[in-house]
Amino acid sequence: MRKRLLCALCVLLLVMLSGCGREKEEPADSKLVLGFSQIGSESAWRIGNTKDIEEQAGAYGIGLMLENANQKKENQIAAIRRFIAYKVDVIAFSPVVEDGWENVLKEARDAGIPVILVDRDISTKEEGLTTCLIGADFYKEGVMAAEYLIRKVDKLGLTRVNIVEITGTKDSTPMLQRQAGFMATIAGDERMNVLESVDGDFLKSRGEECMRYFLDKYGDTIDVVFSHNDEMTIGALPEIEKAGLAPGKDLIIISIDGGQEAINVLKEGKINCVVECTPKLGKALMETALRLKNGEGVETVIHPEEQVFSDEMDVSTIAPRGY
Ligand code: GYE
Repeated sequence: MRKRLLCALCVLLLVMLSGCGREKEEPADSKLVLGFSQIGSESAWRIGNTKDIEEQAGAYGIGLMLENANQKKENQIAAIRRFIAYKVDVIAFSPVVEDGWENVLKEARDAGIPVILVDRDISTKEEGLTTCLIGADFYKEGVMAAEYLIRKVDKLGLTRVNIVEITGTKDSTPMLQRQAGFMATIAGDERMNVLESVDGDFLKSRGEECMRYFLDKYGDTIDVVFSHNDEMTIGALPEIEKAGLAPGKDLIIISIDGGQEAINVLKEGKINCVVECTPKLGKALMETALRLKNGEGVETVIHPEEQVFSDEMDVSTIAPRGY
């Protein structure tokens, strides 16, 4: 009888121990907590990016603390400080501009929290304050936009074209790099004449204002509009039409992002070329965050593959974009 009782106790103990073992492998608090400071909601790209990050966090079982900074650097710095105070496992953020992050990133480093840059880059004196950049190769996007323009100008046999540029947020990585890639590619081509570049802040309303300004100043001498994102392009188009000009025909229109709205306008023939910039960075972000939590090494730069949509192709075959 005592033997049987002892046996039953042993079995009970084993069951309890194996239960404990499982608990040890997957304690309730093992869920990775990621603090992410998003720039704002200025474009379809940004909204698609936020949605993708939320969905991927859910798919990977990662606890996401998401804060929207409404385009303000101060709000992003405050959000990063809250993530540090909360002791999240990993911090990620999309810096609105490149400068001004050194202090807060040192605070994250002192707290032992790794930081991932999403979408945009930073410029700091001290190296190594962040672990990884997951975002598009904006320089290449500028190059692809200019290469399209060169092919188009060849095809139309034009000897000189006047270009206006509506740029993204001043001192942001996509603004700096898209401009640099575009300008470097047309440099030396004597047909290309840049009239002026104006800051459109990636906003539709600013795209409209910039285009009005350009049309008032240069009238119908403008041949090309190079706009750093779809929102500004979509804002600019009605202004061109109001001036009695046909976008896509009288003016060559080049945009970047490749959201559904711009692709629809490309299909209507009012935009000539859209360089893709994918907002779907969530999967790479979650995988990188998990690697960091596990103490594994990560790639320092992750660029997604991107393509060009233009009137050189059968635009009816473009699959739904999802943003
Ligand atoms: O092109 C624009 C957005 O940083 C790539 O920001 C991003 C840019 C994108 O607001 O639409």
